[in-house]
Amino acid sequence: MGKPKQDPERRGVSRRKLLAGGFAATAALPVLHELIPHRGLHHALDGSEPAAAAMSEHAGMQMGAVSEHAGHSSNGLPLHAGFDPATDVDHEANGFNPTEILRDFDWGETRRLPGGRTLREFTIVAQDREIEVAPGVKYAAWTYNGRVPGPTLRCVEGDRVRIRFTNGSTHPHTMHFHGIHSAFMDGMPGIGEAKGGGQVDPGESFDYEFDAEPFGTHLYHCHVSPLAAHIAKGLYGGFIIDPKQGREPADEMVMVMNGFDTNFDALNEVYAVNTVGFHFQRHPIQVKRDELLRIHLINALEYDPVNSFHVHGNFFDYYPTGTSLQPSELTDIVIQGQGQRGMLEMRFGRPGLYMFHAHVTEFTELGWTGFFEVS
Ligand SMILES: [Cu+2]
Repeated sequence: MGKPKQDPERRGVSRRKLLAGGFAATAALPVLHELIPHRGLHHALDGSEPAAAAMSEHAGMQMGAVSEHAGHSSNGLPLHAGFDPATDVDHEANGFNPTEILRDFDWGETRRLPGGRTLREFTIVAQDREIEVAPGVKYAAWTYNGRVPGPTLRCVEGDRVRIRFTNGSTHPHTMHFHGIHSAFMDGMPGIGEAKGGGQVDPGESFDYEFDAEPFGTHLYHCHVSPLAAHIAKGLYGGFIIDPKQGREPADEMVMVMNGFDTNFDALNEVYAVNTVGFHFQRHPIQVKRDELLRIHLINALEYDPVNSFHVHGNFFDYYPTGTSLQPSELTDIVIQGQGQRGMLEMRFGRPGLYMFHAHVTEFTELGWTGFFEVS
């Protein structure tokens, strides 16, 4: 019956040991200490002093610095945010910045079809690319258009959508869209090869074409097997279909929750929103007081069955999958399984720093955390 259960404690140790050798000294441990009492932390690892000792040794001075707990860093953030704010990934080398990805929507090129409908065309190229997912932690990613997550494709309900996909990488890939379309356009290997679809081999191209429906917050991803690996390597992105009647104007952003298995053990070592661990702790998201904030939240995480989003000091209206104009719930936390997504709407009535993070604590410790800065 099923796979043998993994020992969660062993799992934690292995991941944290890797982190200790990687970026934990500058990032993960301070947050860990914020969330778990110090003694509890070490027991939480595996109950053994050697593990704790190993961590302290790797973390070096950071452990001492963190235990102070009080005060502020030079960029004004609370010190438990933790690390040298000057430590960052090389966004230029990455070719993308998680902050810019938030509000970067690709509306494609449009033209009118006979009868008045809009044809919206997008161009996507799969490319292999090394990216830095946390300071000093490199990852050999597979990307759509050189970035992880891929472009957030956006259209309006009823548009005719055409995505010109070229596989410029060294492995076969596809684009599988969540939405309503024919089997032939589904990006499934084995379906449609005779017409040039299905699996798209290196150097080949295919045009996906369908009507945009239903409106909502969706996603696309590669569907070549081994599926978990193709997705985990970075082949996913947001796909947003606006309702015909539109929505109330808002500061809109897309948050793709993801993770990276940097040592190929089918466990993630880094967790994030828009790829870079701790990015939004180093660079809080700037929002305006009383302005409507609309977040398209997408869970692209592999190897972990659930992810979550929690905001401090506020509540939000939640629209599951974004497919209704009425929210289902007013809450401060939402859980999403793999591939699940939804829309959040909220306003911050008071200025200040408001944390948001996965309420799966381990993910927070490994990068999935940040702040809204309300001005
Ligand atoms: Cu693929």
